Amino acid sequence: MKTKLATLVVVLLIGANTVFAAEKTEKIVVKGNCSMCEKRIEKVVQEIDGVKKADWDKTTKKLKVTFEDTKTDADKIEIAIAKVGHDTPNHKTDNEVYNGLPDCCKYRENAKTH
Ligand SMILES: [Cu+2]
Repeated sequence: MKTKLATLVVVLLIGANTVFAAEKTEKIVVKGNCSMCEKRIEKVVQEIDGVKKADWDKTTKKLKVTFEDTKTDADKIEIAIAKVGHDTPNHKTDNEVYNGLPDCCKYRENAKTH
């Protein structure tokens, strides 16, 4: 009997979570240059659990991302982007990762002249 009650509570909690899971859309400035950057950024963001849509614009340098806010958040998204080589307002890419980017993707001013 206790087990049944526990199961019921769990089912109710999961149900409530689904009902209240809000989709959130945020715009995050992500540094980058070209369509290769666009693919890299969108790919890594789309792989994050909870992300529904990701669209980075190479002209405005803005990433528009839609996600379930119970599963992920803007900070996690920024961390994932920084890991593949693109600076965000709160998370910067390690120099080592940055230096590994193709030349056309190097967006830092001082690094362009080498
Ligand atoms: Cu690029």
